[in-house]
Amino acid sequence: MSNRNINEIAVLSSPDVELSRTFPTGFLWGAATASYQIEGAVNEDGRGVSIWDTFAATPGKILNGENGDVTIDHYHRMLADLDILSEIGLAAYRFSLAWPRILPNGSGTVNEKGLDFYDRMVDALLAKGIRPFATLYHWDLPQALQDAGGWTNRETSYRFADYAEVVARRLGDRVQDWMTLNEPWCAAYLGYGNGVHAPGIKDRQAAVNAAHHLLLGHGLAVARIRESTPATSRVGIVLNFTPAYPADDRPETIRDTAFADMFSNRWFLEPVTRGNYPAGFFEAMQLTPPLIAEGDMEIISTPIDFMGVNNYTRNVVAGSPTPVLADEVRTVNVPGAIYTEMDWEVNPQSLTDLLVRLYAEYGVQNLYVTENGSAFADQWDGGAHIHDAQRVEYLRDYLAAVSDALKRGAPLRGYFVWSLMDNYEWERGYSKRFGVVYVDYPTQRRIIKDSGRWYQSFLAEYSQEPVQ
Ligand code: GCO
Repeated sequence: MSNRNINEIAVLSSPDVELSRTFPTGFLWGAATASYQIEGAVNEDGRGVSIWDTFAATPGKILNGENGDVTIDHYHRMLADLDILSEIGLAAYRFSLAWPRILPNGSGTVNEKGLDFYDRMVDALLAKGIRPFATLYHWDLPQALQDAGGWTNRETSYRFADYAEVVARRLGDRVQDWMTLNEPWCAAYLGYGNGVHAPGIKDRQAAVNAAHHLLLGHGLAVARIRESTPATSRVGIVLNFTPAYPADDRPETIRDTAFADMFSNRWFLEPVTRGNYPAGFFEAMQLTPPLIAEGDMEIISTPIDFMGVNNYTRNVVAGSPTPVLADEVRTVNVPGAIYTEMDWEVNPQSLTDLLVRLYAEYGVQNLYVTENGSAFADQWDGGAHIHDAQRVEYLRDYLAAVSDALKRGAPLRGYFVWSLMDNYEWERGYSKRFGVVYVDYPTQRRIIKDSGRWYQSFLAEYSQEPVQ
């Protein structure tokens, strides 16, 4: 009898063989991270200042005043961290590049040492047979561009396209899967609307204007990446979605649920897929539409090769007796539901519904779940294991939901768990752990959690046929 305790046996020998075999050959299994959340080394090798460096240094913005100056020191531990991908058996790795490492002032002179870091990473991934998925923008805008207005300045869209071209020219011979933006909704609304994220501006009209320039930058970058890489390259965008469900059937609840869907999901989805903002959206926000130049919407809706879907939870909407703004709809908790440390309801069915909707209603032809995961209060006793049974259950249930979406016809090509390792959770600092790998921050020791071991055993059962 092994010395594993019953919890470990349950985790590692669960009946997930059946689940793993519901996924088609060639389905891509991965994990995701982001530059500012894991790299550290913010003043190293020529990196310029990002808006997150500035924001995290601003008193009162981040829990416990924590910043990403060191975080999990991935900049110095990258090769060992990539070994963990191999140990778990992952076929793909979604990472983001730090714009300020490559163009410290946002434009102009390229910092070759910055590009060299990602060059080494891509070569190491390919040597391990791991497919790199590169996100060009995961929120760390060069401060120099913010000083000129950031995403509220239309010029930033063009600087982003220039940056995309620089990276594509260097890595495009080896990276085939590109994502322009990660969650522009967060960059726009949290960054410029309610100020919870960098650059910390509280101006809802600015958020709407910034959203347009993020979308424009996406469209411009798609063209530049395609011009700078082989025809086999695939380019997409990563959007975050929070499906909205009515708590009851009162008319005001139905009205407010539609508002929540416009605000959380359709605001970015419809420009990218249909070339227009949702009808009535700006009225529901009581804001002026952004300045849309001739041709903008055509650029924004440039056909993409895939859509990345980030989803963690859903919203349940309770109607307000008096009309509300689309971004002030009231949501309620569900009695008896499980909630993560982020106070996000665990609701796998809503991911199934979302994936089917993106295909059935919006005609998206290739989908990846580019982020899905959970924060729970992991405890480490200093030993070789971290028993995160709730995260194992979350992962198993959400993979079953993804399998259900496949059965219902969703053109899903892969799944990336958020996140590979515990990391800097933005305004929450290091208080929330999402990794399937635990990081002991004082020592930087990495320990694969039971959830990482479960993922490993799940993948071992799944035939990792190479994806053509
Ligand atoms: C996001 C970001 C990630 C977060 C994760 C947990 O989706 O907000 O892409 O950087 O850390 O989602 O909040």
